[in-house]
Amino acid sequence: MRRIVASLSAVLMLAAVTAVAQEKMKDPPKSGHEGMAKGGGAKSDAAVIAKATSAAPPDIGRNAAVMGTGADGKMKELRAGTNGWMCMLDLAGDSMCLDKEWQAWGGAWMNKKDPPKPQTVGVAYMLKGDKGASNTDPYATKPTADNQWVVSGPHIMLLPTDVSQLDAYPTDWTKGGPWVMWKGTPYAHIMVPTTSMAKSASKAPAEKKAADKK
Ligand SMILES: [Cu+2]
Repeated sequence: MRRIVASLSAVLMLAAVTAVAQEKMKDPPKSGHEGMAKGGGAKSDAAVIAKATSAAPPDIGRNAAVMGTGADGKMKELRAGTNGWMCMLDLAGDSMCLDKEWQAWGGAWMNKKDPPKPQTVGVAYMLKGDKGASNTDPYATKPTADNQWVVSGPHIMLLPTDVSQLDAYPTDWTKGGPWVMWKGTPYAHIMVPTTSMAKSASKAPAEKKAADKK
């Protein structure tokens, strides 16, 4: 997600990210992935920082800004960063670390607006995995009969600079390789598992089910 681009210095940019994130979080929609940091709301700032930054490799996490939720429910910066990355917990308490392109994407997603076209390929880390998301509905908060709920293990997420770049990948997450989540929506992105999906994936996509049945 979980967000905003600028050509300023990293520090100024992060300040802007924080300001925009705070502005945008005043009226967050009621959905799972984007409701930042509620899952960490009961924790101390230090605990949230430790958990959120664990989503990325240590060299990135240690210098990343960390966003959390203040007592008033609004987003606030728990720790300033120096490397352009921002880490946070989503509503489910899952950890993620986002580059600038993903920060912009997340701001749009939270507000159900079209994200800006990425200037470079966006990279986000979720090396602790997640508690699950629909592969088709960006705003689903729980499994339904047909929303292709998938629980992912550790993964990296990529934002293409052009949607046509998604065409090289399947939407089927059960094969163990990269796949496209939320294809056909403005929030489509590439999920890249970094460990086996065998145990973490739920049912195969509906169109695959009949063929795979044995
Ligand atoms: Cu993810």
